[in-house]
Amino acid sequence: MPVSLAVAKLMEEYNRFSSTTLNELFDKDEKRAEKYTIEFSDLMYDYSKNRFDDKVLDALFDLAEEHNLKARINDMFEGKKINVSENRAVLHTALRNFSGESVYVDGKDVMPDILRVQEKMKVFSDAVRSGEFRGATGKKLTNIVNIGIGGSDLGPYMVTTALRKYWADDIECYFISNIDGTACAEVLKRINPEETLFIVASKTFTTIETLTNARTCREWLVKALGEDAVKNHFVALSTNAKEVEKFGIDINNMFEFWDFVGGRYSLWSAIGLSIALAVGYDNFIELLKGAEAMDIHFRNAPLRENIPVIMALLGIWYNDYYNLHRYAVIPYNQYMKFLPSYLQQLDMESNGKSVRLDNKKITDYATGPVLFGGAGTDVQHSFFQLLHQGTAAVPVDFIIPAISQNETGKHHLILLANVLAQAEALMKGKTLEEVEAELRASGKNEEEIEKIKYNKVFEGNRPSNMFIIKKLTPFTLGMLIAMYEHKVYTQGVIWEIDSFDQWGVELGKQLALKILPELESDELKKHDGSTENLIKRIKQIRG
Ligand code: G6Q
Repeated sequence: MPVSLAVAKLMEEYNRFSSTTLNELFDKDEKRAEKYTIEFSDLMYDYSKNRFDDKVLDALFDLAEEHNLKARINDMFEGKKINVSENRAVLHTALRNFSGESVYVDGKDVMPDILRVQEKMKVFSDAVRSGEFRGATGKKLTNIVNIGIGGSDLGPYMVTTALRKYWADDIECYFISNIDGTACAEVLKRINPEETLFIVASKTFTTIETLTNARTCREWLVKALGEDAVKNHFVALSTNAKEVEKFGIDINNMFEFWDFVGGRYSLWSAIGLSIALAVGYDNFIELLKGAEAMDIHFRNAPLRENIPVIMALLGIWYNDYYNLHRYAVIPYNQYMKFLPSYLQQLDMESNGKSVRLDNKKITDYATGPVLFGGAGTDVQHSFFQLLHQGTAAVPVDFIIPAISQNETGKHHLILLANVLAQAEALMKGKTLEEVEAELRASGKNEEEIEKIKYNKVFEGNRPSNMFIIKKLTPFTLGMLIAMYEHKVYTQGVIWEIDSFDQWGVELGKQLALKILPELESDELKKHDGSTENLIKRIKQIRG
């Protein structure tokens, strides 16, 4: 976001507006909530509790226009190579394109291949779920173990957990990602090999964690059931047929996807096979249809009514003008407890960049914020203290279904009351006068009041978005995930970065490959003093 007319205008707006509080904005305009709420399908987005007025919004939309946002959105949907540093198209949207229209990359329509793999996923997931496809000893495959990491793990893990209510009764899903042997050991001790389907999910099929875990699981299975059982118990999800074959998985048992699907955008592809197995293919398609609905909205809605665009612009407003480089996402829903970890990768791996598309180093503005979160109400009892009384605000997204899938007694009403109360408390705060009056009313004397009163003040004016979905379904979940994907892309466009590469994960991998042989032998190469010392000490401790 280099200095430009819109940026200069936003600076002016910041100087004019930044001392205005949310309470003042609501006092001035009793229609504010209505005015800044968008209803779309089963989703309601209330962004009224954010620090802006119409003039700020105008300047933010000018910023979007200045970056040709509409055209850049079309570039993505049309298969242009917007992943510049890897020279790739970015077409996770094609995976959920049910319009019947073609999508081209390098002059080739990608839709026939996508539909072919979807059909293969349908046939296979139906066969496993019905028991038509069985294990080597004739048992039904009811333990689904996804072996993958990063984008090949977080999406399916988050979605299967979120859609737990839709799982077939006899199915259990497990996810092995960490190279820590504990991840494998703890799953393998719980499952029966005769009833287990291993899904090796790796776009490149070269990722050391995934291949090491897959080899361990393969050895375990072969030991129990023999080499011949592999074809009934192992499938691969990958773009790399050669490596899949080398590993010993029959190509007929491979579900492919393509370079235009980025790892953290891949749950909609074959990488979603564990989802289809857990919740059934029709529900997997519902998830994709929810995402498609959000795609259509993102592509066609005017910028001023466009949910991901508004979220993105407000995020930029906080990040680059208020200097709030942090952001929390709090689903008030137990099933969605892994959504923040999933979004953490989506947001931070996509926009945690400091080189622009034109290869210039970014020195004068901030890109992606730190994203964290957890499920409410649990996190109210952990980090909410900092949200309410820390030295600076943290913009928050609250997400809650209006209707629970488990309406038990008063649970859901209490949950709803809490999410509304937290957003209200963050915004309204509590003044010193209110605190003093409250303490007096409770019978405290002046000396006692003086001692405690400042600790009880809530500054307020802390912004939040509120997302209310009717109910958590595959469709609404698909909508929500796609909404965040598009928010991230919009911010990347404005920050002028490549949101689809991830070079920042490479250096650590290279160094680990150098250190590994040093841990295995007496060899010690040149490192910094600290690393050398740590290697020596670890070797001593391990004997
Ligand atoms: C995501 C990243 C990364 C990737 C993993 C796993 O966008 O590219 O998280 O998904 O490194 O890679 P493989 O699927 O190739 O094993």
